[in-house]
Amino acid sequence: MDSMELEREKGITIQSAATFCDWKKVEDGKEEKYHINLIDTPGHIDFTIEVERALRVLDGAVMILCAVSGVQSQTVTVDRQMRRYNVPRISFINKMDRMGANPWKAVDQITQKLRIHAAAIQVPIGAEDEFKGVVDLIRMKAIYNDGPRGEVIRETDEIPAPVKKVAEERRNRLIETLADVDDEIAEIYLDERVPSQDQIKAAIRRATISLKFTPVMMGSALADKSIQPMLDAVCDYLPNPSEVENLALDRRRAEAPVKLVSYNSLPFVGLAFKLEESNFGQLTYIRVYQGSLKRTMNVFNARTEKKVRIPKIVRMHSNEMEEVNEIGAGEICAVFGVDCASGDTFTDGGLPYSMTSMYVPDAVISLSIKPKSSKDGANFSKAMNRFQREDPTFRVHVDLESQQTIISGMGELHLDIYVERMRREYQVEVETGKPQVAYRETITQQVKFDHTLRKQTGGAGDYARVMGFMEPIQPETAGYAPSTFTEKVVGGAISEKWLGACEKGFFESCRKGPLLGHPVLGTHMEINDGAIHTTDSSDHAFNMATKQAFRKAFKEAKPQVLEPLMKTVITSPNEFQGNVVGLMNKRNAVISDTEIGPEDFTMYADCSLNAMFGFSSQLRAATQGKGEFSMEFSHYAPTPGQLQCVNPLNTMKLGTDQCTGKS
Ligand SMILES: Nc1nc2c(ncn2[C@@H]2O[C@H](COP(=O)(O)OP(=O)(O)OP(=O)(O)O)[C@@H](O)[C@H]2O)c(=O)[nH]1
Ligand SMILES: [Mg+2]
Repeated sequence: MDSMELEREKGITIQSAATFCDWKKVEDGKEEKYHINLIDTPGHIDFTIEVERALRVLDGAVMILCAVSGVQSQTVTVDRQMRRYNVPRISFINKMDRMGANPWKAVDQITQKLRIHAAAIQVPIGAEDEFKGVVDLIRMKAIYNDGPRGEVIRETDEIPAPVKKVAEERRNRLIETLADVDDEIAEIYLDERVPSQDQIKAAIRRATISLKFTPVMMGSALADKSIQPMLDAVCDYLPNPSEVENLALDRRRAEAPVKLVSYNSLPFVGLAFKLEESNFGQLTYIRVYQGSLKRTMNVFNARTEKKVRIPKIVRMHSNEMEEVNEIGAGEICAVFGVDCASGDTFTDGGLPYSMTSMYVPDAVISLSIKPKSSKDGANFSKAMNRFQREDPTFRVHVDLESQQTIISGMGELHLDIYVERMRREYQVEVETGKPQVAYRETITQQVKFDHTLRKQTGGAGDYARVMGFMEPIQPETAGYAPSTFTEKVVGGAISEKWLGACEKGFFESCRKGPLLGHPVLGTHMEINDGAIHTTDSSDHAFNMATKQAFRKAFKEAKPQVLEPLMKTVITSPNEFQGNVVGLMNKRNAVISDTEIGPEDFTMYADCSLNAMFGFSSQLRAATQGKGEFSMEFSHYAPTPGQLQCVNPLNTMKLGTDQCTGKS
């Protein structure tokens, strides 16, 4: 599915890709055909938005784990995203052919680290390079793959002797775990009866769909082993679209939730979840939730309230497309020639529905960028526009002071990939500055203010007086809250119509903090008194007065610069543990846990993003290229002393450069 040249070269998935396939499930000699709409997502945290939007529209997921590493930090992130959108999952432990493969460790980790009941429904026959196949614990049959690509399935009742005991133990374990999450099995279990195959399968399905349980399978994608049973399990245990509760909001009834029903005959409702620029224009991926989408049909965009005609519908097969005339409820397709934003809802025009949008994380890193040659300006802007439209976590702005173009995103790799794509797809060579951390600003003390704006420049003047206080909102464990504003003006000292301008002034000020020009978090402002002038007061005057009061009060309230702290997970062979601890100590990381396995260790640490620049090459050097790490934003925390620009009243004079350590 990885069709981009860069993906193949680097061996990683960067963009999610959709495909459509039919799967014939044969059971007891009966053949059943299933349509599967599949999206493959990247695993790397820098491309997390691709996972986010796929999970927003999928009804079920296959969570793939490595038989050697088990639950990795990326797995934990993806787990959180699956929970956000209530996506049921089956689990597949891949790489059973690898040295050190241990599916039981992975099953335990799913239960312990992801806190979801899990039990294997298969046990392996052989392991590592002796991995031959699996035993299906429900039917107690051994399954082998024959043929050059393992496409011929051979099933037998003969379970190899060394596996028999494990299979029986694990079958009991499966039933016990199901008894914890399913009433029917619990009853059978308490009566000391043995559930039938159908009862077990039905219970797995119920418990999986109700998000209480995940069945675990195992195999090797590389060795073409035990993949077919996983596809059968997709059909058996993941919900079909009609079994998933998908909700829309009714805008005519105060956004009351309404259930969408996956019938073709109902009015159409769909969600545009991903945009992609192609050679033939903008391609918009749509999940059809209700009704069907037909070529030449007119649909309404719920956000812009504009009507658009659908000129062309395609089914995606990775980067190839197949033109179709109609797409039914529950399916995923792409359409051409529809101008919209990612996350827009489309309806047939008769329903006032919109669907909730997806979660877009904040950027943590930014860098300045410009084309090396000025003749590339046009292509440069074209690329920037396109990348921004496609990826809501990639942001571009021009810094007013330095006039530099600044791009920001989820990590070094994320921005590197766009710089590289600019070169390959747009033939633009660019120069980039040093990556900068996305700082935030906050205050630590309550401060009262009483500020009067008075300007007399001949003709009408400006007058506004605002009084109140600013105070910190105490950070919670999840970090600093967004800033808030309240007004408690009594007796009409400032009339209602100008309070709105005050509020606006406050939020505009929060966008660019007085210390370094970064957004302000965890700061509350209350305006509780003031004064007006009969002719000179205006929206503009109150807006300005609030902004001035904000700046003054902010500086007096012991402000602080905040920096992103990253949850960092490092794995490397045990012999390099000392080197890695040394690397992390140099960065003042707080090591929270270290797990030592037979060959590799995994270290969990919190570390400031600022200290992690260039870490990948140093880790490589310290571990002979064998160490791996991943990093994910955790929360904001005050930066250490030297970055704090201690005297707040002087900070305005210090340039941004001195405060951020940029040379
Ligand atoms: N030994 C072994 N290696 C495998 C197996 N499956 C995949 N690999 C290897 O693992 C590497 C990564 O495989 P991908 O399929 O790109 O993994 P992915 O999860 O899609 O990675 P991202 O999309 O970048 O997150 C490749 O070098 C594969 O050859 C397997 O069953 N056994
Ligand atoms: Mg991939």
